[in-house]
Amino acid sequence: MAYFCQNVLKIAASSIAGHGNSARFAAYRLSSTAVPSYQHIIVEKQGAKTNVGVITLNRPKALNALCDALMREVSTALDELEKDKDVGAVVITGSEKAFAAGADIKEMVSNTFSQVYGGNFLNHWNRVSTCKKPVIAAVNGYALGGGCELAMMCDIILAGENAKFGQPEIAIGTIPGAGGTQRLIRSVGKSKAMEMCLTGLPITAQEAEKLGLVSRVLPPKELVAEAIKMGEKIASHSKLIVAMCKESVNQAYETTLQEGLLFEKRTFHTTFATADRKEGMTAFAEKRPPNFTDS
Ligand code: DAK
Repeated sequence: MAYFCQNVLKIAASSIAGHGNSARFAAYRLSSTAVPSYQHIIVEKQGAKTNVGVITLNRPKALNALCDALMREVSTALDELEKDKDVGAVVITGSEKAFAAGADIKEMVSNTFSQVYGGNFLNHWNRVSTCKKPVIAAVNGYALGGGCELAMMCDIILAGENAKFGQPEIAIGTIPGAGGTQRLIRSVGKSKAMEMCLTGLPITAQEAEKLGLVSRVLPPKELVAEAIKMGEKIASHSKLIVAMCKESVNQAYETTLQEGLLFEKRTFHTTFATADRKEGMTAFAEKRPPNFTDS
């Protein structure tokens, strides 16, 4: 909470400019004196219980191209939201025109092999996929190259009807470098992943939904509000059990079926060591809502 408490917070209970969210979402926007302060992103806590962290990528003139400084800010924001005991889920979004048009090409143009290899170029991008709390990508407009990869690092992708997902790196003489060739194949299959990576051509939100890359397609203006609503639903459960569930689902990426099933079973057993499992089942039997304590 320190990063919110130390600062003067603007509490806007009415609609949030630019997001199209309904009045019931209170926005806690970091003031300009916030520590840490952000130049390329906006960080808010939203939802009726202000328990959903929202990171808005905010480099509109560059279609949210993911420069190094922006991705470092995303990492810092995730560190803070992960530490915040109130926050039960995080939404990452951009503008209606662009979620993100990729890594910043102008920043990369002069790099040499020894700089990128020797300097672990863009290594910190991985932070999104290591977040313990569920992360929802709310994608309107372009999600290209690193933008598509950033969305795929999230746990759930919701897309606006205008979204376009693509890996166009081949057209600028390189290949995806943050999971495009690996994560894409796992959600859309080899043939479509090859087609996207080798032609560089994007797919629409509707195709992405059909292929299983995104879980739902929504009108662009409703997208962020719906993502926050989903975040609120997730945040209403035990944060401890949610983290265990997320970890178990993610195991499916890493292991054989037998190993994954064993991991799931052991994690299920582990829930019986928590107060929240006891509370959840007791509340069901007593026909009352559960009061989770995240313990
Ligand atoms: N980088 C820098 N600037 C960009 C940009 C980008 N990726 N995308 C757009 N912009 C800038 C444009 O240069 C332009 O700036 P000004 O000329 O006004 O100064 C402004 O945004 C508006 O763009 P356009 O004028 O081009 O707008 P249009 O509507 O005509 O076209 C577009 C929109 C998205 C189709 C087009 O901008 C475009 O093709 N953009 C590039 C898309 C792309 O190739 N993306 C892939 C980049 S490579 C790694 C991690 C990540 C990566 C690699 C490694 N590691 C962890 C190792 C990722 C690599 C990439 O993403």
